[in-house]
Amino acid sequence: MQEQISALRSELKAAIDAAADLTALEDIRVAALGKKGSVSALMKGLGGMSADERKEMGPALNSLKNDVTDALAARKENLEDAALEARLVSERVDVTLPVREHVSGNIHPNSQVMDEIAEIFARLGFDVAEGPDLESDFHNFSALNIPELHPARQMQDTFYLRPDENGERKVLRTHTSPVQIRTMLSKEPPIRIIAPGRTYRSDWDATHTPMFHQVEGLVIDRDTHLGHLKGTLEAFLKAFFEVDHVTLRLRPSYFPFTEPSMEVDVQCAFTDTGVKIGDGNDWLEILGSGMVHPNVLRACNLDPNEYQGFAFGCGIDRLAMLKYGMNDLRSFFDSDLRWLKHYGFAALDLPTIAGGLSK
Ligand code: 2NM
Repeated sequence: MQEQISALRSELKAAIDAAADLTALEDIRVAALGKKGSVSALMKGLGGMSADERKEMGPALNSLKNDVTDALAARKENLEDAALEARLVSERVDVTLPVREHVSGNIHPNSQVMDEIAEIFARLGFDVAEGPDLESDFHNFSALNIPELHPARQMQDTFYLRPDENGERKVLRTHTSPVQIRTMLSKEPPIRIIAPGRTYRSDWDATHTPMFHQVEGLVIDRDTHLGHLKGTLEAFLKAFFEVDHVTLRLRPSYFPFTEPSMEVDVQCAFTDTGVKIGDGNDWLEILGSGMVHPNVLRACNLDPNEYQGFAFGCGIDRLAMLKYGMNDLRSFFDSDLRWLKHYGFAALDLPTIAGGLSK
């Protein structure tokens, strides 16, 4: 019996060392340690032995089983190392190779439109202001005169984070207005800024994506009035749509953060090739705006008896769709190279007023 065991040990060790790959090794494992394997067969014999025989053969068989198990594990590691080594050699990348010359990127229509808007407002004396995407409840809601139970605060519209250790719940900003709040809190008037950037609302269809882009504007001074608002928006829309004149219609509306509030429509014509901005028999709703609410000024430590101003906001994605003729907002974020090639802009053609914004 002892001889049989040592013969099997040598035989199995030789087979294990000779196994060419992991499949062959697994076959050996099954043939030795599997239910019907050679080692298992010897172990089954223990049941029919006398107590003395069992005392001798039990430990001997256990040691055979352990030796075979160890040899299998060692060979397995060897084969795996060799396989990895072979892969590393065959998949080697030569990082010194030159980059492919014919690959070129395009500017996304959203980036193009943001550059165009920044250029137009820079001419009018506006700075570009930015702020964090993750906002406090104060900057995104309370300071904007949006009360605790306002529908905009509901879960189905707003993305909330889990409360932190102090119980504070951050939100993904639902508009870029918190940037205006931060600006009023940190700068002395006169203030003239636009705040372009990403905004988030829980919505998804042909005209809504959970992340979208907004630009908002803010002017605060001692005697800024509605006439300034209308003149600014007229100048902006003429420059943006690259037309000589626009007709605006200011419709009374409601926002918590402005009083009075108005929706701004621009006169247009719907044609076979898209919308023509400027003249026509139709109106296109394009902006929201108003005079900054006294409560918002107070929340930013500004005295409403001393300062006043206007604000406005609109969707950048929507402006891009109107100007460049895309009809499904979701395609903006598909990263489809064919779409980007078709609707994208050349990387080095920065929009300028003098050069024509969109060429
Ligand atoms: C809009 C429409 C009307 C707005 C107001 C403010 C602030 F901070 F000054 F109060 N920021 N943005 C505003 C006003 C935004 O978007 C449709």
